[in-house]
Amino acid sequence: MSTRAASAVPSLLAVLLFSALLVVPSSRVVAQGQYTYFDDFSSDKARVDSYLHSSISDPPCPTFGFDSFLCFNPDSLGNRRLAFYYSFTLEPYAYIYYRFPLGSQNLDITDGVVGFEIPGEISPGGRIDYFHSYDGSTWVHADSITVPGTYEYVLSPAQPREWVYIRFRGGRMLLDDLSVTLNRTTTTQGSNWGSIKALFD
Ligand SMILES: [Ca+2]
Repeated sequence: MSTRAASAVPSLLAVLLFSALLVVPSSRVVAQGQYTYFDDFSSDKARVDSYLHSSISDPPCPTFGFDSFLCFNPDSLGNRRLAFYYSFTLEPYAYIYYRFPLGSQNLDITDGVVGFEIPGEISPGGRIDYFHSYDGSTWVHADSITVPGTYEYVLSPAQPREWVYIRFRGGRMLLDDLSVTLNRTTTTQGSNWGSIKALFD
C-alpha cells in the first residue's frame, strides 16, 4: 500500500464514521414496552425471585428465632403476607433483595414504579426500610416505614439501566402486594454502520 493510499483510507474512514454518528440517532430501531412484576405472597416464589434473603419460614410462623427471619404469615382469612421478624442479635432485621427484570433481558430501563402494601405490624415497634439501586451496590435509602398503608416509589435512573435493584429490611412488620413496573426501550443500531462497513469488506 502506498503512503498516499494509507493516509487516504483513515481520513475516509473518519469522514464515514462522523457521518455515521450524525445519522445513527434517526436510524435506531426503538421498541418501547413495559415490564411488570407482582407478588401477593400466596405462593413461595419470593424464595427464588429474590437473589438474597433471610431464611424464610412457612406458616405457622414461629414467634421468635435466634436470628431474624422472614415468614409467609397468613391473616385470619388465609391471605399470606411476608412478615419480617426482629431478633436481638448482631443482625436484628430480616432482609430481602430483588433484581428486576427477572432473568436476562437486554433492555434499557428508563423509569419505573415500585409499590407495596404495609398491612400492619406483627408486634409493636414494627418498621420496614425500603431501598433501591441501579447497580446493586450503591443504594438509596428511600424510606423508613412505621405506619401501615399503600406505598409507591418512583425509579428514575440518570440514564437507562439494564437492571434495577430493590431491597427491604425490617422487623415486626408485614409486607404484601409487591409490584414493580418498569418502562423500557430496546435499542438496535440501524443499518447505516452495516452498509458503511460493507464498503471496506
Ligand atoms: Ca397476600
